[in-house]
Amino acid sequence: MAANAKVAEASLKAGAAAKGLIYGAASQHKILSSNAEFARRFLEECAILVPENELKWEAVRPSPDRFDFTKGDWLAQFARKHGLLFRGTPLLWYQAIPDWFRETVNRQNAEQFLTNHIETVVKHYAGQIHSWDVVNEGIHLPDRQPDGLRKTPWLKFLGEDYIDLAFRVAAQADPQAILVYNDYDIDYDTREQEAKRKSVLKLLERLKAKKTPIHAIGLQAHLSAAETRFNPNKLRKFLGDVASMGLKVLVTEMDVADRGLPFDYTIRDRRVAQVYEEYLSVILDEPATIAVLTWGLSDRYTWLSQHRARADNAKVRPLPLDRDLKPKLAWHGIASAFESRSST
Ligand code: 9MR
Repeated sequence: MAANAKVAEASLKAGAAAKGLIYGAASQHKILSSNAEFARRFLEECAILVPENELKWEAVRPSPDRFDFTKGDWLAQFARKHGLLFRGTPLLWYQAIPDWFRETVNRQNAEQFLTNHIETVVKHYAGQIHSWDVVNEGIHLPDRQPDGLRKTPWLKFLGEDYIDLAFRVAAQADPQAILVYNDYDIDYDTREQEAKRKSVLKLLERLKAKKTPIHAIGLQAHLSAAETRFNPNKLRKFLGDVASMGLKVLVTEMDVADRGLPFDYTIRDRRVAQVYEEYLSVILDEPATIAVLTWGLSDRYTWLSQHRARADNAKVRPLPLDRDLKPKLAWHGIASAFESRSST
């Protein structure tokens, strides 16, 4: 007991490792290469590095016939040098697509573009990647497509089989990487999210029936501290259904937006920490869960500053460390969820 508590106090990565889990975070080339203090804290807390943007099409495909891995390689080397695992995300996503894509990719060449992209990128990092998000955000019910699939260029040009194809090409290019289907808004007990969970499960079932080489589901877990419609049993059931298909579970992009909470940051921090702990306790109850990743480490660097800015203009506080890289209650909420996981 006391020994465990000590481990959890040391760092999030140690607390996670004590329960057979991996903890890490997303960051960026421009941050890790320019802020040495942040890089040092990153290495203290994290066992895996997730490139926040550097492996997206927009970053690696300056033109249809050129790949640019400069920043991705810098991050991969940073990870290697410091003994961190390294993640890949995303191979196919409807966002962060370069401008040339729209006028270049069509029904005739779509399969060639998809195959060539995945082969090139996955082979480039083969052997260095813990897990790849192969298809990101492939379900979007408001698009009203069959099976709830998102209307993406790939769906339009290749039909639903683009998903199976993407996983097969990735598996061939790096047989060691864990291949993940990643999505958001599958956390809460709302009608929309319940329907999305159903669609995701059906997609996973179809893929398993086709023997698609898929190994895990990624729950992005962009949560909101003001949202109270959380039902542990529904989430547990969903995770159990996923696990019963032989799939692992990763939390891939967790953060807890504090928009809608009071200005007083002690109140905000308490609620954000509570959400981390409540949510992760449910996720970690599932033996198939292997990793917890936050979308950033410090409140200094988070997409939520722009995308979930607060009406009172107070700085957002969604991550485990504050802007001065000190652990907040959220850090302790995560550590305590790790600590309460029953050892498997
Ligand atoms: O945090 C990322 C931000 O810096 C980028 O501008 C944005 C567009 O590429 O993507 C953000 O990360 C997204 C992730 O790649 C996929 N899930 C949602 C994340 C937040 O938008």
